[in-house]
Amino acid sequence: MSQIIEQAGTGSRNVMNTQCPFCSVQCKMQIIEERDETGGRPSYTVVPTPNLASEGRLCIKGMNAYQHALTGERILHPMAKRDGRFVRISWDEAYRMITDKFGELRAQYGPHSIGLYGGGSLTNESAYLLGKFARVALQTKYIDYNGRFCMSAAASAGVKVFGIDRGLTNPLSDIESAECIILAGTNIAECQPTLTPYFTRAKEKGAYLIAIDPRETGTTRIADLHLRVKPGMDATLANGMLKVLLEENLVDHAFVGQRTQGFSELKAHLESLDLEEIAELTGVSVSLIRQAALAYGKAATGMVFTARGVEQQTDGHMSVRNFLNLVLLTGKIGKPGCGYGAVTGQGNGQGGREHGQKADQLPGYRLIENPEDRAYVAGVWGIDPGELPGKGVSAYEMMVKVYEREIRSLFVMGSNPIVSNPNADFVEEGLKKLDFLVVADFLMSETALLADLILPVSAYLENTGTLTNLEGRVLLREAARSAPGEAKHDWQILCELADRLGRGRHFGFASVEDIFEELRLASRGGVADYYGITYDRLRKEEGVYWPCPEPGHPGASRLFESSFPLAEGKALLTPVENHLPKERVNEEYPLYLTTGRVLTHYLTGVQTRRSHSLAARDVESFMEIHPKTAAKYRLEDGVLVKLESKRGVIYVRCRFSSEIREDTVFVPMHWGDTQNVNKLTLDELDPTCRMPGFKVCAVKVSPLVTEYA
Ligand SMILES: Nc1nc2c(c(=O)[nH]1)N[C@H]1C(S)=C(S)[C@@H](COP(=O)(O)OP(=O)(O)OC[C@H]3O[C@@H](n4cnc5c(=O)[nH]c(N)nc54)[C@H](O)[C@@H]3O)O[C@H]1N2
Ligand SMILES: Nc1nc2c(c(=O)[nH]1)N[C@H]1C(S)=C(S)[C@@H](COP(=O)(O)OP(=O)(O)OC[C@H]3O[C@@H](n4cnc5c(=O)[nH]c(N)nc54)[C@H](O)[C@@H]3O)O[C@H]1N2
Ligand code: SF4
Ligand SMILES: [Mo]
Repeated sequence: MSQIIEQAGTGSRNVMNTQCPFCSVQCKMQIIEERDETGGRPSYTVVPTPNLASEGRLCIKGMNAYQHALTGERILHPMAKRDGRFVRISWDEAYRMITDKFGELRAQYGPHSIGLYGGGSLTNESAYLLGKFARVALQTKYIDYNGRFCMSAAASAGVKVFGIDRGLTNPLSDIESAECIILAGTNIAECQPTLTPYFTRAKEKGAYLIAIDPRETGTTRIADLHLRVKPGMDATLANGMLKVLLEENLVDHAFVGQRTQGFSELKAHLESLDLEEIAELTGVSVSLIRQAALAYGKAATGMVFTARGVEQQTDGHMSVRNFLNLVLLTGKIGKPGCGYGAVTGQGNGQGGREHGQKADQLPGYRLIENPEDRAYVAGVWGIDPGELPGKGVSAYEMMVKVYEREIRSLFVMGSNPIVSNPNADFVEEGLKKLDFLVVADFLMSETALLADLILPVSAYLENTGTLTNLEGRVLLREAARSAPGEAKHDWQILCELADRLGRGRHFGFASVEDIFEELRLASRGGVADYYGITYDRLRKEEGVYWPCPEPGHPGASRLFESSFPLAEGKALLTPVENHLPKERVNEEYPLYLTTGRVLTHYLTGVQTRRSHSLAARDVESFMEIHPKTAAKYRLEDGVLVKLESKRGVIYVRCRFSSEIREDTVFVPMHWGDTQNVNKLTLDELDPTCRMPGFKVCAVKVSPLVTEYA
């Protein structure tokens, strides 16, 4: 909690101990607010706090994260839209609007006419409660969250291949002892910047770093080898590397025999593939594929990391599985310096996907379609298992149901779907058709602007709760100040609303810790078992890894040391086909567009665009393009260009990069409206995990203003 130290005659000093709200590293920090005796504007100093993940580092976003939380633009009271304008209303009126509207819709169209849409920034307690609220208070099957766009490919692959989805299979400290590191579609240097020293230290000890990315980034610049893959061709590239490992006899046969199944099918599949064809398809030469495979295969230890470049694809699930084939074939897992990491994105991207805000999930990574799981959780919740709805659909598929008016009301907590969903114009059209859109946020997002009702919530500085970082380490973040105006905590809103909906007896929590106590029970015996974790322990131990089944259990930092939680303890090898992107370039749309992030902004930019220090560094979006390609389309560096796909058009500034592939352009995702790159992206989904293919579509580009003929 914060410490206010009054200094006689010299104003006051308020020390706030907190955690950065942005990415999955969850760096700890202190924000010091100082006021002088004149009562003028306070000044702020941010001091990183030593901690196990960031080792006391902060990146530029953390250093400035106080700015958006303390901005004068915070939403301070509930607001309803009347005649196209937002007017201030009381909480009582807001709750009445919701119960009236939900009541009408349920009576007319049934419980599934209401959908809930959560996010990976919510604390474990709020995410858990949102899932419970959907199933117990509203009895709707339609709930999903923004993590569908983030971790679903890696999560589903981890479950299938290893039996567990936990971002990193090893503690971060293992990275330094890896002799070869593959960074596939992950830009750690700009997206988890405080982790970069783990990799540079590995390099100092002689590790060989391989980066796979169609463009140059802060991460490819620290790599020894950069494979500039064609967007969407990672599964095929991994096939090439696997084939080399097989041909060069770099397979760990003892490991494969004892700890995996499926080798003969994989071997037969790899033998049928042609390396020259793979080189042609991926845009990476046979000699570079060999160089990468040999470096990884011959190293005594090694780690593979994937992130959204590999995962946000229409074959994201299988692409990740092919990288896991690399890990398993060489036996590089379950030992110091050997493992895999799906680099989690959001602050609570890990915990947010464990406790029930997914369409098919119950707390503790249990499954809503599994009778035993239903019975167990219903028992904890004090309801009949028959009352629990079945599974719903994924985030984008909910947007389709919104468009088709099967879902008539959407309750959004912790996301800005209009900017973060693919095919954004379609999503916006759908949201405009809703009978009742409710958005709980602390800042005005593009989605909140469309809402019928906005509920003001507390920000990270004000809300106590647990978050699980990318290592699977559960951390307690305590409130450091009280919420401004009439803002309430997410979990508090859910409890109060449940009460108004007549389901209060299932939501009678006296504190947020009380919710965690129930979460412990609900997750007990599940895959993501939090039973052994308590607030007391978290205060004393600076975080505990899950699974942690008993209070005395130390928590599991390195997984799979002796077996995998699958049949016979064996992990699964699977043949993966060479897959082409769903949308190919053609005469009309001749360039590939890929999307992603820059260092200074976070996701849809609602928060970082409100920080003067961050916004000043990147005030608008841009399109990265190779100068040779730009010349073809008569584009100059720095001019505004029009970028079009079959689905929409945006206007961004042209930025030259001589290191991006010549057939590809890149646009970041942090801006809305006419710079919302998701107006261009396509809505094809991965068949297994329902991840959209955010990382490839076909576009054309032209100067905004054409020259005289
Ligand atoms: N600064 C910053 N940090 C963040 C975030 C942020 O918005 N800003 N968001 C957080 C969240 S939620 C997430 S999910 C993570 C995301 O972290 P990352 O996944 O590392 O970030 P991205 O920029 O989306 O994608 C990574 C890289 O994939 C490359 N790429 C594009 N297409 C392909 C492809 O087909 N194959 C391969 N191999 N690579 C490709 C891109 O050029 C990019 O450099 O970052 C977290 N941290
Ligand atoms: N083209 C393209 N699109 C992408 C991606 C990509 O790489 N390319 N990446 C995808 C990925 S990985 C992700 S994670 C999604 C993210 O997409 P979004 O979910 O839209 O992400 P945010 O911008 O974080 O939106 C979160 C909103 O919640 C609010 N918020 C923050 N904390 C809280 C809280 O504690 N409670 C409540 N109630 N509100 C809060 C913020 O103010 C903000 O308005 O975007 C996806 N979309
Ligand atoms: S954005 Fe991530 S790396 Fe940067 S300070 Fe915040 S938690 Fe740490
Ligand atoms: Mo994400």
